[in-house]
Amino acid sequence: MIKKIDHIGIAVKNLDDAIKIWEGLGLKVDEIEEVPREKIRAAILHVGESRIELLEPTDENSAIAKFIAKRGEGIHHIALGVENIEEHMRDLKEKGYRLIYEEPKEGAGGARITFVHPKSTGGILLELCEREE
Ligand code: CMX
Repeated sequence: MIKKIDHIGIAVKNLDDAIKIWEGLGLKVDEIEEVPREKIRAAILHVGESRIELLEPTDENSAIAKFIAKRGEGIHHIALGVENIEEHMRDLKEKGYRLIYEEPKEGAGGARITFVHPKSTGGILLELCEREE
């Protein structure tokens, strides 16, 4: 049911600066996308089967802006690629995990996503992500 680590989301203040760092590390930006509902601009860098997503806030009230204000830049979430997100959400809910979106929403790259609250996972914000490959 869980296929892979779909991506790691990294909170950055400035996308251009972060891209320079990551391209210097040897990765390549495949696309840049704005996701207005999440109030972010994302740079997607493919790494084998997974991706790094650099996430820059486009609004001071976004989750990413609040994260940076409180904890600084760095790893914001880990996303698990799942086959049937609704089934997985039902299963986690039954087991008592706290889901942030009760219904899947659209994330970067047209994926269907929800999040599991870090208070349920020992301090890691976890995303569930279903995408057509
Ligand atoms: N990882 C780990 N812990 C986190 C966290 C993160 N990314 N973000 C917040 N926390 C911690 C806070 O530090 C706080 O801990 P303490 O109580 O020990 O201080 C705790 O979680 C709860 O914080 P909160 O005040 O209840 O909630 P926040 O306003 O900080 O919001 C969260 C946290 C996870 C509910 C919110 O960020 C959220 O709804 N996230 C889902 C949406 C999202 O992250 N969108 C951006 C990415 C979109 C994308 O990639 O497409």
